[in-house]
Amino acid sequence: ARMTLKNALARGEKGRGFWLTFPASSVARSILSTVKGFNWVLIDGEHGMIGDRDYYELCNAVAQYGATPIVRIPNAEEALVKRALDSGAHGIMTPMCHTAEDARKIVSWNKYPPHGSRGYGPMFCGASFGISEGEYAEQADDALMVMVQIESRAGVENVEEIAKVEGLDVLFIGPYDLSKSMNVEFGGEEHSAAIARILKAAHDNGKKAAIFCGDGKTASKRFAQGFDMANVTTDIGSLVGQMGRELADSGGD
Ligand code: 3PY
Repeated sequence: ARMTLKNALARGEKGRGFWLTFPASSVARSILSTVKGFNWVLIDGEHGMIGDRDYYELCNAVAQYGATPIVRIPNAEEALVKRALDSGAHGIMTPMCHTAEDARKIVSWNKYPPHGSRGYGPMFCGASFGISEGEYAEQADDALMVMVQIESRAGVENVEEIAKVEGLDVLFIGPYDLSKSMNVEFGGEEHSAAIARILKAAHDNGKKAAIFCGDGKTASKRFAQGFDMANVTTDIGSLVGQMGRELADSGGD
């Protein structure tokens, strides 16, 4: 199966993506066909305006342009992982991973037996890879990416144990939730130290480290710091930001 992001990260290349929050494949297609160079897209079923009925169309649209579609599910539940994987997601991001036990469960939900507990029903999964149902079933456990978000005080305190969990590919930092959960200033000393600790734990254990970024300059700094993967913007953030700048340029306020 095609593994754009997984292969790129394995070669030491950076994962540059964007957050998709609109339930519209037209938006994903227009961005990916015009702005080349994104190798993944986060389809946000947690905070985006996206539900599980949208996953199939969005995953297939993203994959068609050679980017890896990752679905963020709303919560750490087995049924939600199953719905997203069965739509043809190439990876799942599960929010709020607090302990190694959480991480082991999440990995198990993402893998077929004997590696995990994923139920069998891959009728719609092969399409986004351009392969048959049977080929998908054989390749899925290796090809799919398992990502968990570290975004709580407990998650940071347990991160060295979480990072040891086999089958996990990426530790993905949610910096906003992290600052809220820790009750520390965003970008302040404790926040920065927690982020550095997660990055180190990931790399010490052969895992990739990723972080949410609101803009390209922030992403560039995170790549320089050693992060493997970051989104460089969100669709809604770019739209609102650019519209505000255009209004200002017109002389309005
Ligand atoms: C966070 O920063 O908390 C995120 O999960 C990004 O959406």
